[in-house]
Amino acid sequence: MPANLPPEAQVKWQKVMEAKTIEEKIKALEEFISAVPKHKGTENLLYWARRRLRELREELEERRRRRSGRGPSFFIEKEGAAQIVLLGLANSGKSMLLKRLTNADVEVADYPYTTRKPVPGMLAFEDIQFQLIEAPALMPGAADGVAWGSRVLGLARNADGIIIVLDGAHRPLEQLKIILEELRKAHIHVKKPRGRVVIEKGRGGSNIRVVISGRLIGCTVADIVNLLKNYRIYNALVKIYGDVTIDDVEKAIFGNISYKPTVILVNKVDLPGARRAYERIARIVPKDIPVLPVSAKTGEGLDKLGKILFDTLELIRVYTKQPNHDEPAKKPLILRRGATVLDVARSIHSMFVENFKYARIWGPSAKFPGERVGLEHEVSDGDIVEIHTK
Ligand SMILES: Nc1nc2c(ncn2[C@@H]2O[C@H](COP(=O)(O)OP(=O)(O)OP(=O)(O)O)[C@@H](O)[C@H]2O)c(=O)[nH]1
Ligand SMILES: [Mg+2]
Repeated sequence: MPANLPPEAQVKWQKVMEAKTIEEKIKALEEFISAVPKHKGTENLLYWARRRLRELREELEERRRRRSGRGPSFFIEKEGAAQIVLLGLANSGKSMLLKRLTNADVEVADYPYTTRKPVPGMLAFEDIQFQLIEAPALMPGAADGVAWGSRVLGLARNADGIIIVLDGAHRPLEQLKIILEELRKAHIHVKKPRGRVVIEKGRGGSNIRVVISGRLIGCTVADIVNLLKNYRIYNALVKIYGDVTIDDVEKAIFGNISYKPTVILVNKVDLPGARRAYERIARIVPKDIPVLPVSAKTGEGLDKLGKILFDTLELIRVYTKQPNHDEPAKKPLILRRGATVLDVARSIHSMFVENFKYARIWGPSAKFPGERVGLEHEVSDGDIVEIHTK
């Protein structure tokens, strides 16, 4: 149920949206929370606001740590097509996997908690690369702040996807339960939501425009417009994919629905019993989470990982081409499935959006080579896009 905020809270919300620095955001959010009346209708809102506040405080703490040089920083700059965190209990083989899959120089050892700070490495897949990060081991209680637990979960929250690493020879199902429980407590979702909402502020052409590629459940476009106005958003493009409720739209306003596409690796399948354990786990886990039997020791199963990550993260590659050039750019733009020519134009430079005339498309999404399309045209993996400006 959307909250009908009193004017005082609406003004405070305006401040939250205008806040620039983390400190300002924290202060504005604290004031907003205390201005919101506590009742059934504001439950969701308060829940999301408090969660956002907690995340911001963690982020601030992390920054301070980085500046002061107190202990290792867990923050790693994103590189490549996507950042994916390897999560697992101690000794599950995260380091050995990272070493096998990437160029990373990391210590592998048969005692627990060998890796004490995040270690990155790049995994090549066709013409792109994924950044894999080994996180220090998770442990029960991580989400409640045991050891470095909340920082490891923060790393996962900041990433684009998760690889859960299980030691297949050592009760992997129990490991999986522990990891899923910690993720659940940290409000990180590994199961794909039924729908997705994208809110692009300032892109509604001085209105609220709702574009529906999926369907609205139990609400109308007018409800969405009202909700946004409640939050003082008057100009936005709202995109609806899949099945979406008004609650989903409200969560999207806060921009912090942390669904992380997830892949499970049952490692050490070269050891006795691990394959049987893999089969059991693969039967239980929901279909949208791929489960792979692998061995970091022999390399078995690892050649499939790049493609599986690409598909699970729902990425697409688009190659831009300048008018009058024969060849498109070698390096693709990385976008998400459902992206349009507008997203392509925006990833190059906002100038291409402002001065957009039309685009020409070659490849899977084109009806014929060189088809002329507008900003709303949905692109596909492998498309070549040429943008013409005024
Ligand atoms: N047989 C076998 N042993 C493996 C495999 N992967 C890792 N190991 C062994 O498992 C132990 C732990 O491996 P690491 O890669 O250090 O594990 P980790 O998950 O990084 O451990 P921490 O950093 O301490 O959390 C080492 O003795 C590895 O040799 C595998 O696929 N098969
Ligand atoms: Mg390690």
